[in-house]
Amino acid sequence: MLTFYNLIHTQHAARFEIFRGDKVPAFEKPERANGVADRLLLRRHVLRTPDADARAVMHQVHTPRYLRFLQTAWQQWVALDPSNAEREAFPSVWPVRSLRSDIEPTNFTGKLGLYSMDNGAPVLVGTWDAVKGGADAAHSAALAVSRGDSKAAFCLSRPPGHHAGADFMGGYCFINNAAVAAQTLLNQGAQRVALLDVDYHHGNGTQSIFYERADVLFISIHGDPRTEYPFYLGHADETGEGAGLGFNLNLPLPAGSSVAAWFGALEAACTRIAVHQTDALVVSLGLDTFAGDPISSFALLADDFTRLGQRLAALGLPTVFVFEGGYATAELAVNTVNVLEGFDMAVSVSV
Ligand code: SP5
Ligand code: ZN
Repeated sequence: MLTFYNLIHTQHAARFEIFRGDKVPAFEKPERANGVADRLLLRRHVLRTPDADARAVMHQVHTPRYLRFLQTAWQQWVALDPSNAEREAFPSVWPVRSLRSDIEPTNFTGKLGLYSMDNGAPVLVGTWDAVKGGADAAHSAALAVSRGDSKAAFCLSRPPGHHAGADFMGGYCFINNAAVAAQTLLNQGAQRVALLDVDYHHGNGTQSIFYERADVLFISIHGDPRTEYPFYLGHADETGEGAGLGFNLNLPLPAGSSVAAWFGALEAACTRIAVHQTDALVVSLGLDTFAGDPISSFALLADDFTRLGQRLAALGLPTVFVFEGGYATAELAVNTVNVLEGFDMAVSVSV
């Protein structure tokens, strides 16, 4: 699998997150992507350095004021107090219902909360460079697939992206790399793109970016938001709005669902993609559906990830895989590469 690897992902490495009131070591850490890169090299896959600038595409899926804020957030944080250089910037106040989000506060704390959905995406000194590099990797992977360099490509970067909306970060995510990949495919001439999100958590950011658009069919298989993060989006009755009506499909499953139930949902997703007459596919590839994932509750095992890759290959579409969640670091590399090799295997058999 042709892989575009964002080498500078390591510049974003949160020290901790808040869990039940305690500071606990961050689940989303550099070792995740490092391990996948090591295994891809071991298995003789080609790793390329991203070679295209995603800036223009980032502006097609995120708002100007959000990008302006994120790019300078660290400088603003340190300007508040030089000793903040030793601290990570966590939001603490949010504009929930009845509070206004149309006026951007000048106060940094006010801005940080305005552009955050939760306290799960702290801003660090290297955050902007790392996430810009991730967008470049997603853009480069989509360009390679559009050009026909390869039937499929993998964007290997972190932090992940699918919880990030047009104007907010959260859930470890800042820039929506999968949305960047889908938008690039459209810019290069695709008429209809399907974006399938298989992360354990609903891709609320991606859904919201494309909710009123018919050119991107968004489908997500995830833990039921009534009990699972991100809680406030991902229900089955969310089917799109305006021009996008009918182009959003949520397939929530109860926490603890079986492998058979999960593949049943995958079949429904694949059927929907097949009838949609899609030109290209983007996969938000979260691996936190693994039975051993520390923050999730589905039951997939290593071989199931191979099967996932094979099933996606059977759709016969130019495909961009974008790395998302997955926190069982010891098994993450095997599970990720299994998906990619399952896909490669099935493509080479069919040609
Ligand atoms: C990209 C991605 O996978 N983001 C996930 C963000 C999840 N953040 C909230 C984690 C809540 C963890 N609940 C743990 C229950 C453990 N028993
Ligand atoms: Zn996840």
